[in-house]
Amino acid sequence: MAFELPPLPYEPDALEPVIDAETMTIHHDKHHGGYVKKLNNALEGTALGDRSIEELLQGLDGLPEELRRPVRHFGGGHYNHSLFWPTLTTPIEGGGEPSGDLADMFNDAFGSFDRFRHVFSSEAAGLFGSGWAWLCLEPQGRLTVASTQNQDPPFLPEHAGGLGVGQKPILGLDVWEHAFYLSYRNDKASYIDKWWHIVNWDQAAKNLERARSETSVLAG
Ligand code: MN3
Repeated sequence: MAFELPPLPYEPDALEPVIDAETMTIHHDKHHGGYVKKLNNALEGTALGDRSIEELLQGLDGLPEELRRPVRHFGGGHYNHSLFWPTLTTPIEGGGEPSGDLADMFNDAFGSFDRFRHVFSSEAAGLFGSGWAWLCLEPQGRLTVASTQNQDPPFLPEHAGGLGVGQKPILGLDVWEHAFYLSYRNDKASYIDKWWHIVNWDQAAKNLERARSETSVLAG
């Protein structure tokens, strides 16, 4: 079974004016599509095709040497973007503040939702080069903010660029230039600022539930 590019869960223009339709189309079809294609090419002819994307990435150390780099880069890209698309929604539906468990957990871990937002935005803005900012559920059950370089997902082993295999991502923000450059040019801070208006907190709450109860945060 080869990996497949999941369709966008909305029309490419659904996130306007925060993210323009052309950016979404190129980002999804060409960038994410390219990662899936290259991942499948790398795995072709191996006996690894029945592993989930998380299993492949968490088991990076046990893979044949020549597969580690493509699985990390393209498999990481596939995982991160599969998580990313559903956490975005229209500016009418999205944004605001979460309620329920997430709200309580933000208060516990950061003092307040506003404080969390500040910490997350600073982490994303401070990332040098290409990468992702993350909200993760730690193995101890607390929320934490971190970032990774390139397409490293947060649950890669630490020595491989991740935060440790027990980390489960709830929310990720793509801060590669391809995610914002057409509309925002070099103004990464504005992209991050506007992104808060399209965060799908219902999806984040679902991801939290999955992170607590299942191995995979990705919908089946
Ligand atoms: Mn991207």
